[in-house]
Amino acid sequence: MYGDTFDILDWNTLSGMFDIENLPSPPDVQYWDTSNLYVTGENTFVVPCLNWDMNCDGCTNLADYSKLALHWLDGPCSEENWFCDGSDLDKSGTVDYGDIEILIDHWLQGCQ
Ligand SMILES: [Ca+2]
Ligand SMILES: [Ca+2]
Repeated sequence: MYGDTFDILDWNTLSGMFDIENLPSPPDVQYWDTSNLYVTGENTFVVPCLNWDMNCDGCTNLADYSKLALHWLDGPCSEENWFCDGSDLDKSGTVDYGDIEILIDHWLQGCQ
């Protein structure tokens, strides 16, 4: 699940490395972050923050809608204001129906 970290190794003295790291392939854009495997012995399951997942929790739901509603009809949205704090999903310059459509198209995506 999103952000889960698995502590798979513990050691007193670390030497050597695995020849092969064989992890289950996650779907879509998700991936395993193995950068801490030889530091803390942990692998983390990562889901990149997609632009319609405005609070980056891996799920498109009411929390994201609330953020969009907070900025409803705000504009002009641009790179200078991070497209109205990420609420102008289609980068049209205004937080409007086009952004709601994107949110609806991805509604409950990633939610368990
Ligand atoms: Ca979210
Ligand atoms: Ca827009």
